[in-house]
Amino acid sequence: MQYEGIDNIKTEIENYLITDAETLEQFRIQYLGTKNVLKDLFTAIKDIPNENKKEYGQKINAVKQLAEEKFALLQLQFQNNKADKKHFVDTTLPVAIKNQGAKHPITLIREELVTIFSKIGYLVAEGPEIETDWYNFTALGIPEDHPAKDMQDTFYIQTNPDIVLRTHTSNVQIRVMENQNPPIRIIAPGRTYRNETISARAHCVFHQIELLYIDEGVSMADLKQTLLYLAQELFGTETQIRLRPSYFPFTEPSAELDVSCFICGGSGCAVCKYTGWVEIGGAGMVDPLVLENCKIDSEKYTGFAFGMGLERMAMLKYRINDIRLMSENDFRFLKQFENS
Ligand code: FA5
Repeated sequence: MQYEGIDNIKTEIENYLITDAETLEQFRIQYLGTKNVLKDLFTAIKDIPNENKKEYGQKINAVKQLAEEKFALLQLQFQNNKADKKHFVDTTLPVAIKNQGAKHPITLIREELVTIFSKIGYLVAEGPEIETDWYNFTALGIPEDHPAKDMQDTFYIQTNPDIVLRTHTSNVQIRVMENQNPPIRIIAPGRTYRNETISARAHCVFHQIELLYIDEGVSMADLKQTLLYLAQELFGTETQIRLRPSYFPFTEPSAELDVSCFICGGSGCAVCKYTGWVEIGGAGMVDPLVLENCKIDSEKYTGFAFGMGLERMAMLKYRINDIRLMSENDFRFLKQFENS
């Protein structure tokens, strides 16, 4: 009860509008004068149980100090502003926050994924968006003229065909493996670029997140368990996963990761196109040739990698039907994520 009284007086003091000498004097009398409103609260200390006395006393003292500070500051400002009383500005008033910003859905998804993986020991890694052919392609088992290059339409820098805008975050795998000895456990979120026609589902600028785990004895079972952990953390403990055989030049074997549809629970709906499953990324065991390209002994170490698109994930999670909304900065769209 008394605690509420203190909080109310604190809010009153913070919001007390002082515009001239008269209101400043009223403020002084009310909160610092001989019969000020805090006195009753000080008197009430005797009724407070012993174990709470200290906390209670500290609270009232803090409020008293707030009143003293506000008074001293305004007195000073008021003296300085005497010549211009009409334009006196009370700088102690709390700011009314209007149109406060909200986190972008891509940021929300990225933060969620980083939290999920930091709980099991993954560290965040980064790599450049302007990359050499070696890190984006060759070291990942995609040499010059390899048909796999057609899988990802690439933006090249006109004056130097060796430099590309990275087409995926897999370049970070190479940069980390070149510089770190196993065990390696990283998560690498970042922006990626592809020379693709923009549509409701595809963009030429989008985000991916890469996962890499290299150690002795890492197996496909570890990959599957990690992906199950990811799916259940993201969409709930009922979620199931399945791995479909696929092809990536840098993993062998490779797989696409599907999760049981978190909208219909697997019975079939428009989001999963009535299949009960939704695809969320690509994965596989790191190809031994990629390890050797990074001077990691492929006889001793094995590992897995996983990559997924953040826009597609945000579209699924927040039921966004057009990827373009995420880069248009329309305030009406962004506002919807204020409480996410
Ligand atoms: C890759 O980029 C691989 N590097 C992923 C990988 C990593 C596989 C590690 C194995 C091991 P893919 O081209 O399928 O794979 O792209 C991965 C995801 O990026 C897609 O599932 C999709 O979510 C997203 N993506 C790809 N192209 C676009 C695009 N144009 N617009 C938006 N998202 C896209």
